[in-house]
Amino acid sequence: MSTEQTETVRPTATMTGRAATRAFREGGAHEGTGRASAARVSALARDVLARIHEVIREHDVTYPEYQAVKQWLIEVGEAGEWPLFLDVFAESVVEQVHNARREGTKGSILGPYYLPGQRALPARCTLPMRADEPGLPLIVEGQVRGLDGEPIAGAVLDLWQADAHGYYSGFVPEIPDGNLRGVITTGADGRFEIRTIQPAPYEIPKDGPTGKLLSAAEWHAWRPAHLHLIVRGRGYRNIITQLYFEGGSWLDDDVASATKPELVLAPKPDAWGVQRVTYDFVLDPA
Ligand code: MBD
Ligand code: FE
Repeated sequence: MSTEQTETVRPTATMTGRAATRAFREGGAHEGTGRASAARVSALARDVLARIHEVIREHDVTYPEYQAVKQWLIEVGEAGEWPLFLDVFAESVVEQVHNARREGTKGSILGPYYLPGQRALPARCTLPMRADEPGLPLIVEGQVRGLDGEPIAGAVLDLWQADAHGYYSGFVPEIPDGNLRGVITTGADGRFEIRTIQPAPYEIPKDGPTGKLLSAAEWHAWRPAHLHLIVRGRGYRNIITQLYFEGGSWLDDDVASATKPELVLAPKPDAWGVQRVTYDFVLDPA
């Protein structure tokens, strides 16, 4: 490592990227990969290519630049970073289109770090964590309801988050599998009370091709601290969303453009000095 390096850069990109690519291939929150008609493929491919041609003309793209782009695209694939790159730079718009007509809780992007099949937990629970888990304790409580205010009995919250250093279990070797992940089932009243710790903002790994693009363009690599959730109820539309923290860094400058004002929590210390917040989820009918 060079001596002018002022901070330690953890070599995480390739490990994280490969694990994210594997997680995507094994399937997760969205139903498979769509099969489009020839007409749809033709229309989308034609328009994507036409826009690339436009950029080449507009910016007088040179052969060295064209070759550099080709090299970079090869590296993104080799590092397994397509899930990371696409979820950071494109998914927010797919989410907006997908959820345009939803009336209940706002959605946000799934991102590359969801893992299905995590530990089943009761409505009042503590997320699996290490004995010495760093971070400020946090309690999130609330209720899952339908649009008319009816409690959704047995609603399920699939929750995952980064730790207090911004790392996700299952994607870095130091964290035990299943850490800060869980599948919570509410009671008949749709209520839940989840103990966890406050996550840290997430920084895209600097040592991979996505990080290289960010530094070459002098863009920052940060997402604000967030909790990921998929909330499900029988007879209701699933919501994939994220919750953020008031006053947190990068809230107004998320590299993934995935924040929404309705999704910002403002935890306050309770009688025991523990940060506590109420957030109710409202599901649209299926
Ligand atoms: C994350 O933690 C995340 O949620 C997204 C969408 C992209 C990269 C890292
Ligand atoms: Fe995330």
